Amino acid sequence: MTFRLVIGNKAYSSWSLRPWILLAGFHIPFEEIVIPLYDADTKRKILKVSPSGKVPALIDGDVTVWESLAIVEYIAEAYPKKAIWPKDKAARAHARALSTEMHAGFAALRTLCPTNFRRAPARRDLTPEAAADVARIEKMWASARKTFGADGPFLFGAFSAADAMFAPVVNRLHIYEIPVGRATKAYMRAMLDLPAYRAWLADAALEPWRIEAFET
Ligand SMILES: N[C@@H](CCC(=O)N[C@@H](CS)C(=O)NCC(=O)O)C(=O)O
Repeated sequence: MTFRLVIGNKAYSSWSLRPWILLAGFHIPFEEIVIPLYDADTKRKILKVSPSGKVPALIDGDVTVWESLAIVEYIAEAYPKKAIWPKDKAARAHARALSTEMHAGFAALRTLCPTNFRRAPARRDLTPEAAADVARIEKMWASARKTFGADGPFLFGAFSAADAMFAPVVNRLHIYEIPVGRATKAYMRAMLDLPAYRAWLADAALEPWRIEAFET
């Protein structure tokens, strides 16, 4: 049975991008269901499919999984032959640690630089807290690339779940023109050129919905 992935607007929903780009990046067939966010009946619609009242949610027959990281794990278990997490045990542990840190953290950067996949790049100055987030992100990316990334341009060489978790962060650094080092720029380039990433942006550009609060 084909997965069904319930997501929010592609223009604004960073959490939705994570499982979406994982499925698209690994060429796993799925049907997407978009629920426009922050409309009067958004909550009611989401609650029909996701008990947390948030997107994304993955539906696989009788199974519903919510929370982006849990969805990523479910996809990895459903496709054990694909290297959704790196095959090497140490690399896999490192990838999971990075992904969990992303899932739980970087609130200052997320608040200062809201997701908007249609935003034309323009510089935003960082608060000290957001600058600390960026410094940590650059450090964790550099460490993964140096230790495990020799076989390709992504964090663990080939595109993996860890990259899916950081795809919206790459977008933030890009559209808010955050100053970063050469190694970070090279990793960002790999993501910005990924066909699945570009497909998401193209879809976002065509969406009819506009939420003023996210159009700063
Ligand atoms: N921790 C959740 C976060 C999900 C989340 O915050 N989703 C937002 C969209 S990006 C949402 O559903 N917002 C709608 C709402 O809160 O009413 C995850 O990892 O999936």
